[in-house]
Amino acid sequence: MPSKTRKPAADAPATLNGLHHHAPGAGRGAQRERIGNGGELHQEVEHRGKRDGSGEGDGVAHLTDNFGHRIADNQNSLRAGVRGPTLLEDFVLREKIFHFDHERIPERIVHARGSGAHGVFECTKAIPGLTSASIFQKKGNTCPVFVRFSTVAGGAGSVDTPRDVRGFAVKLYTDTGNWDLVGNNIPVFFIQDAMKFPDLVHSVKMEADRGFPQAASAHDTFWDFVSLMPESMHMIMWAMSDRAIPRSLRMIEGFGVHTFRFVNAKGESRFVKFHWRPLLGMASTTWDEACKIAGGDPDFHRRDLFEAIAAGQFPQWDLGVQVFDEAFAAKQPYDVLDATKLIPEEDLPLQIVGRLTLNRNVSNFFAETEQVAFLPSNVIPGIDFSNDPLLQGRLFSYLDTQKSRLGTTNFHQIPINAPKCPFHNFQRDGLMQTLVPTGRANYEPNSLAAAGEDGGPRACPETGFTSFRGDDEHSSGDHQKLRVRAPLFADHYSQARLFYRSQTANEQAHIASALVFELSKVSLDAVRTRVLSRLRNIDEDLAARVAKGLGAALPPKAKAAREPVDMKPSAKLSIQKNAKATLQGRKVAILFAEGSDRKAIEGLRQQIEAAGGNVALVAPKIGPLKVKGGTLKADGQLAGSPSVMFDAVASILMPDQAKRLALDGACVQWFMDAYAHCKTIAHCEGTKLILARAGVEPGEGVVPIEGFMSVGTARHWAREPKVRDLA
Ligand code: HDD
Repeated sequence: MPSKTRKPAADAPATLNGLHHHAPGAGRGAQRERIGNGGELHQEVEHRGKRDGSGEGDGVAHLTDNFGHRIADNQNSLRAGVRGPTLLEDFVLREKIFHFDHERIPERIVHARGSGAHGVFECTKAIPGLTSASIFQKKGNTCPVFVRFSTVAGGAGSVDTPRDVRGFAVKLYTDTGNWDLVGNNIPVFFIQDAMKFPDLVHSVKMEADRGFPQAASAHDTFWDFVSLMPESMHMIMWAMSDRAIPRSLRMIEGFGVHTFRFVNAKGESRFVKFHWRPLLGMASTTWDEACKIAGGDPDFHRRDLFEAIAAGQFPQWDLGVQVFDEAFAAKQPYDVLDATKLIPEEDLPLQIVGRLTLNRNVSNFFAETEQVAFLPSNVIPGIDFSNDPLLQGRLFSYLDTQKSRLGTTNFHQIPINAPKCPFHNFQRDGLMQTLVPTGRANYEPNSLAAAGEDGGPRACPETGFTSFRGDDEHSSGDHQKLRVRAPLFADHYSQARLFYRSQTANEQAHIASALVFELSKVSLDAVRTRVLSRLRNIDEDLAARVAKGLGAALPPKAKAAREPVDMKPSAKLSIQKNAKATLQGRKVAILFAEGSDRKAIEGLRQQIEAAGGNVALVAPKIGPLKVKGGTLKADGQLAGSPSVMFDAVASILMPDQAKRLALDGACVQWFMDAYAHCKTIAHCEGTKLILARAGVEPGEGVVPIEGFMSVGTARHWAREPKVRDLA
């Protein structure tokens, strides 16, 4: 049998931050490395034809599996003998097939067929008076972009030229985050409300029972639906026009469709509609041509775009904006929040503010065009949403869909989706996490920086995204969009005080002890002090007790955002004030040993069970043990059944057994714990010897065996000061 050798490549390609990826299909010896960790700039570095320096391979990288093991033979699977069966241990074969089996991800429910390209956006006219968006602050500002054009109805492998709307999705990687303008080549839409989107899409896709027609709106269900939805008639005009059979993706217009908002640095807002204007002008085919192209070259548009860019004929679009205010909107005979309406340019001309140039084809179709995830919710400071109900629904849908397509909430880490500006937050973990955030600051607020640790990022009220409050009649008063809490939410202490003061004295002592225990484990002095300063707002006595328990000085009282008020204590908030004197659901242990009185044991058991309690017989040995009146088997062995497992304990022992057990540490501990935990201890005469050794003093809850039923499983808190310092 050939032995497999796995020599580590002494000169393995450099890795940065441990992230190294052999990009599939990236050419001879291509490796791709991602730099970036927790928000640094993500870069891609290509190494084409990189030699590994070993003298082997003539400049061609060694073929390896996904874990870096060099592969000696990529033609033959490993088998037992020349004609024997293939071996399961062939990890090379297994990995290759395993990976291949899982190469596909769900295609987009709409816009599955698409073609993408990289490029650049340049601001050609600064409009700081209209928007604070950084990209529009200065003429000449640029940012990288990725654009994906698509048809809507067809599957990923459908033809390029059906009669259909064309998607025109632009991702602008600005220095203040990604801005995704996910539009179409038609300025209006079929429906007014996102509620109808699933119906619209179901109706236009292949009919559910028969699975056809593919990539076509010319069928029953689509026309049935739109015939019942008169709001779609405007869009139908566009869809039946030559706009839906374009000559080239380079020759289509693009529209943001919805009314968005521009917000300037002063917080003033105007409505805006976005338009992309192709520098090549618009051009269409005839229907007959489109049909014939579908046969002649199903990839007509994808090829056309790819070849033009490869040839340096970079397609370009101007970005135009129609900007208007509430007064203009109010005067129109249509609602600007209705996505089935456009604003004629004769009424409101475009201002050209930027230029888009597509200048680089994708290097890998799947990694980029397939995995790109557009989110209309990706807006940047200076751009905001309107109340268009279609847009509002989209804000949820696109984020949601990525989880199902890309499988993880970490889809933003895929290079094509990652912002090119730094990003830092406290999101952590999740499927396919590729970043390695350091430190323990994964929450906020935190004061870890004060302790010399990395405290992580903080919100930026000045420059962070701030939703426009709204200034029309629908967004005044309570309808304003605000990130605030109502004034009474600022009372943080009144009810904490109410709770504390509603407890019994020893419940209060428990709270104080718990705080002492927890805070004694806190190694950050400032944190302990801060908690003490807040406790003073709840109850001065509590704060003083905790400080004393910690041996710490009482710090000044923290300033309350709103002064607490004294509320009348509520007995309902105490466990002890509401405890039930019942045996129901409780468990009582009866300790016995050889020679114990079976009748007495059974008698007690019956009484407890009759009252709804459960009994466990505990003995030094499991047995069956000889007892007075027969034999008895224990449910649990003494050392393995500590008294903490029971609500109360009882013991029925012969004096000589008790004498022996008084020397047994487990038995002494059994009673010691029951006593310290304030449980009922019902005992026979003989047990007294053990009780004495366990430090159990006669008193509340320590009763002769006959008295058990009158005491039951109540806890005897009056005993607590004897077993614990409650000061
Ligand atoms: Fe959408 C994809 C454009 C309404 C739900 N949509 C998608 C794409 C474009 C549009 C261009 C492809 C993006 C890409 O290339 O990856 N969609 C529009 C326009 C709309 C519109 C211009 C109306 C003005 N869409 C719309 C609504 C909903 C969706 C009302 C749901 C409530 N759209 C989706 C989606 C898709 C999508 C299911 C499929 C894949 C994806 O998002 O990422 O979530």
